[in-house]
Amino acid sequence: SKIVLASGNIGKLRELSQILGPLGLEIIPQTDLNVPEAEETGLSFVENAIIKARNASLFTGLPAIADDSGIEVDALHGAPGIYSSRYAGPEASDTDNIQALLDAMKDIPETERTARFQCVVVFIRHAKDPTPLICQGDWQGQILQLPLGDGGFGYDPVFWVAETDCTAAELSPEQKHAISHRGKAMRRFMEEFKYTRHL
Ligand code: ITT
Repeated sequence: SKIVLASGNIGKLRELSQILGPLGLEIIPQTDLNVPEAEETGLSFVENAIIKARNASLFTGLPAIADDSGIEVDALHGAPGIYSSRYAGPEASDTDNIQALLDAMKDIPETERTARFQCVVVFIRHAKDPTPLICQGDWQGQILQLPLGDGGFGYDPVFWVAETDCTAAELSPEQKHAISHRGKAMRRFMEEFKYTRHL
């Protein structure tokens, strides 16, 4: 059965499709169905994920999966958080956002650069689904002073992972999925999805 993947972020779409592969569903990126981008007016990852899933489902008539995610920096009291994709402005590139983050943290010492990625995944069967399936995952790390590595997307080049002794951008996709916020949220999702009604 078909499910629309409610994201316009290429890095995210690639990771979500890889992780969802084993479920054997027909996953269609919303960009292939000309779904207009939803306005993310929520104040939480959960609200924004629901807004995006509902928008894609309303437009296509298909069940939808959305991912709302971001990075929380302790020294910045949780910023950029839900604003991670637009930290340097509405049309900001990943490079612009990384630069804005490094600028905001230029006086923060190494021991106080703790951060975590957050990911919320939402599945709805239709636009008026009263029981969305909602799963969450996080990933602890530290913000480096300079970018390292060219894998992944977003803030990966400045996200230092102690357990692997490298940045998220230096991990293979498989290594990243095994420990990332998105990997955790998606594994929880796939476990719950088995027991849920799909239509
Ligand atoms: P969609 O809403 O279309 O899915 P988006 O990029 O606007 O795309 P979000 O609002 O959820 O999505 O913003 C997520 C941002 O958080 C993303 O643009 C990255 O900057 C950052 N981010 C999320 N997951 C990440 C990851 O695994 N690695 C690096 N950065 C990540």
